[in-house]
Amino acid sequence: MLKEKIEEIRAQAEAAFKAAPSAKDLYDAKVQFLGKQGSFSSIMKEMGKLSAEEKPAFGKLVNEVKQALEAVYADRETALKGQELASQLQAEALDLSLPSATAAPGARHPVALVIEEISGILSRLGYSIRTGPLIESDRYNFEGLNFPPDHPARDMQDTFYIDKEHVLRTHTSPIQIRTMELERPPLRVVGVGPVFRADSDISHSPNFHQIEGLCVDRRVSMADLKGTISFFVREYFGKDLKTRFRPSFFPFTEPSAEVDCQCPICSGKGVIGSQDCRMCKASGWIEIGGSGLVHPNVLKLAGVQYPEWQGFAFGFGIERMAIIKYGIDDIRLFNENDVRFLRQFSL
Ligand code: 2NM
Repeated sequence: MLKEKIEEIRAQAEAAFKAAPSAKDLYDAKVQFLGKQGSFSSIMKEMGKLSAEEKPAFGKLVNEVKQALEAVYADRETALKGQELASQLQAEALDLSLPSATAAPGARHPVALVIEEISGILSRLGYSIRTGPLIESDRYNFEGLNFPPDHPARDMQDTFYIDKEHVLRTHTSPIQIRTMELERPPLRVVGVGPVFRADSDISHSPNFHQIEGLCVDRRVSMADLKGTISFFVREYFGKDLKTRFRPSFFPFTEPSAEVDCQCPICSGKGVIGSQDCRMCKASGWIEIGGSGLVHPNVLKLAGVQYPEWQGFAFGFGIERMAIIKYGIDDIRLFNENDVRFLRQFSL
């Protein structure tokens, strides 16, 4: 009678253990059947009813059944733990706690940075920043700028021709001519962008960038020009560098001047420690651009009333301004897109 009851509990416990869907359920089943208040303990209490002869055999049976159930329990526990680990690994196959692969950041090109910086300085002096077409007519690129018909810059050797009347602009001055044609003075405009010249050697690229300023007002003089450029040089290089003019010639300005400033690399000293400065070839001065008072022919051709209105203008090469400021020694670096080069100028 008691023996049958034990077999019944054994069957129930075995079924419950084998069917337990989780470690928690398995544990609850163990408590239910094998725990202190469990089915087995209740049976043991009934052992008292048995005779002295029956007791040893019954005790042996109880121990065997308990051991067998412990074994079923252990098997099931191992199987469930394995399953749980497998599903945990499956769920965590995508580990969101891992650090992300770092995206390599790019960097602004020094030409873009210099354009932004120079435009910023001239904006603060009241200049508005303009662009224009890269393909220009002879009228805007040469004729309107007082270039005589036989000027060497008009030669096929120096200028990229699209057809008889059109060229890739050789400077940004056509932007200024277009502005004077369309707008009434007083004017303060900056033309900026790529320009093209049939010129290619170790220090010249066929395409480079320029930035030019034009001021048209009732009375302008070389003093206004010098004041503007002196201010600009100190702002751009962030140093108290002197500026000087050397007489020069351009078809579109009269008088014309080359603009030099004290070398920002050696601060005008010509030497760095005991070494000659390589940027300014130990002279302490470096050429940064050209300038002048706008030629009366240029103003008149663009419809500006001279001498009521007068103008001064100046221009810089962007790559050259980057080379001088940052001490770059090879123009090929500008077009190599080597991020190690590019990363040196920003961030
Ligand atoms: C330079 C040097 C001197 C210049 C002149 C003009 C214009 F259109 F008003 F005539 N724009 N830019 C100029 C004058 C540019 O760059 C070396």
